[in-house]
Amino acid sequence: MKKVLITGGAGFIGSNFVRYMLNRYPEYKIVNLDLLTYAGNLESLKEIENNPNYKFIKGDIADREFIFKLFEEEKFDIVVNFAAESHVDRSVTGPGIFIQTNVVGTQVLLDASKEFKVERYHQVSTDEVYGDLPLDRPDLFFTESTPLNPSSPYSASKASADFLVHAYHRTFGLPITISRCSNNYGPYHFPEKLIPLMISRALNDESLPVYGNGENVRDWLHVEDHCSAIDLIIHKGRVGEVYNVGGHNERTNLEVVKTILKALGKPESLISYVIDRPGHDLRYAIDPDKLESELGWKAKYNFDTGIDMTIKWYLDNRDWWENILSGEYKKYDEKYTNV
Ligand code: NAD
Ligand code: TDX
Repeated sequence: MKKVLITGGAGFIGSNFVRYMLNRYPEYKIVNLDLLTYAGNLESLKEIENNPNYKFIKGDIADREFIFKLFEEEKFDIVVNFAAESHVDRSVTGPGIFIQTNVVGTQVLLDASKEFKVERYHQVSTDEVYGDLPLDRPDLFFTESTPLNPSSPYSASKASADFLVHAYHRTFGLPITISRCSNNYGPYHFPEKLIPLMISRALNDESLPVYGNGENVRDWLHVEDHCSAIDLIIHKGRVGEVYNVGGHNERTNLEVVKTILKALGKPESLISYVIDRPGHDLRYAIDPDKLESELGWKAKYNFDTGIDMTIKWYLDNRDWWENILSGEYKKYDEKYTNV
């Protein structure tokens, strides 16, 4: 039996990870701590909210007093930190909250993990900490030893958090691991990010805003494959180590958008080229060799099957994303937290 704290468990990847862990480890206790910002949505966890091994707590990872009290009461064995401000575009218009949550929040969790001697602190990081790769060098990939060179306030805040996590290992001997994953997609992805935004807008016959010329490349991984990687790393990964997570599924943004339009039977005339994102990273591409060879991880889905499943999920779960677009989802959060 282990007690696992999952922060940010009402977000996209966190909610998938909560479900994954409850299914895979029926003897574990899972505590989901989430501030329920605009990105937090308890409707994503409706089907497991009454599971006796699951508990939701509303709170801020950067609230030191609250976090220390929580750690004292709950005595967590494992902490997995997903909680973050995660959208690059929002970090361009308002960087402050990214520093507060992603950097200060991580430091508070590290202090509490040290004080209450957790057996593993896992930081969910991102490939964006490495910066970007040129478009004309398909032979280049991010490895764990690629120097950190973040471009956006978002990725700079995630890189800062990674440095802190390393420092707490080196200085205080905190048993940490870090995973750096490429772009995720799948169920419960908030419709501000490329794939769910394009699916929801195409279904409503709205224009699809492609930044710049659409030639930027992202390396897509199904969220379930990210969950299985984190599971392996927290149970079998070597303390102090970083593991890159990715499945070699590089696509240009335009390819992704055209795939979605084709699957939905919508015309390419919906594509609208708009002004580029400032500092827009050109290409991300992960070398997952360490995770595969050391821990035996393998991605289950390739992009072609994963994107079809995902599009079907958005068609079958219109209520979920329409409630977000209308703002209705926040009423569900309020109802739940007031109980
Ligand atoms: P998300 O924005 O969907 O979810 C973030 C969650 O954190 C939300 O539920 C939000 O309410 C919560 N949160 C925000 N501030 C908080 C605070 N101060 N205290 C407690 N909870 C707070 O993000 P996501 O896409 O699920 O990403 C989760 C993590 O994975 C992030 O750390 C992100 O950097 C990392 N990551 C994401 C991707 C991706 O493609 N989405 C890829 C690699 C890594
Ligand atoms: O409307 C859009 N049009 C567009 O062309 C949006 C929202 C995005 N894009 C482009 C920008 C990127 O090249 O699509 C690509 C993907 O954009 P996002 O979905 O915003 O993801 P990205 O910036 O790549 O970051 C994501 O992956 C790494 C997550 O949001 C991060 O949290 C994660 O760390």
